Amino acid sequence: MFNTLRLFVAVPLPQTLKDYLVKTRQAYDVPGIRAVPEQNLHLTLFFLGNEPAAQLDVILEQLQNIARLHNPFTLTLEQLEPGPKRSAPRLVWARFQPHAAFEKLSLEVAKAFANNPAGHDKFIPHITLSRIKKEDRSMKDLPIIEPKEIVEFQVESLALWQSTLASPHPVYTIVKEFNLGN
Ligand code: 2AM
Repeated sequence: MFNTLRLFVAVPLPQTLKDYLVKTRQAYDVPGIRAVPEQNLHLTLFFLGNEPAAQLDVILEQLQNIARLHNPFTLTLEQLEPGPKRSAPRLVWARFQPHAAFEKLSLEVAKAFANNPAGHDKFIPHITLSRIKKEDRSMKDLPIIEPKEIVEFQVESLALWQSTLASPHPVYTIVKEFNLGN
């Protein structure tokens, strides 16, 4: 059988940020909205999908090269909100203030792995906090939560993650983490 791995690239989060997000997302604790397990929280950069296991070394080398060329930077949380479409959200996500270094990093990752990285322009870097069931996507009164104080975190690494589909939640494991600027 053709051996494949379901892979994505994401920034691991510090525990302090996870604690803040888990506490704050309680505002969305209503039937029809399912919280992502704390250990699965991450800042998505790029979803590769199923890749042949034989490609793994090449992918890791590409990520190592990208990480080496980018220095750590600080992201500031903008808000928690339903997304991507306000009218029919499928997620509750945390979104960050735009940051040139982060845009450059995510575009470099897209360029390395996408056949058409231009399509990546529409991508909004985010942390998925909860998923909204299909039949509940017309919920209109979900709050938008702006942090009461500045919430920031230092992006120091990126990682290749493997997703194993399972019920009730997929299992995400870090295949390898790369420090930025090394
Ligand atoms: P999401 O949380 O916005 O759905 C693992 O599933 C990671 O890859 C998640 O961060 C998920 O983003 C992202 N991803 C992007 N496109 C995906 C797709 N087509 N299928 C599954 N995950 C995808």
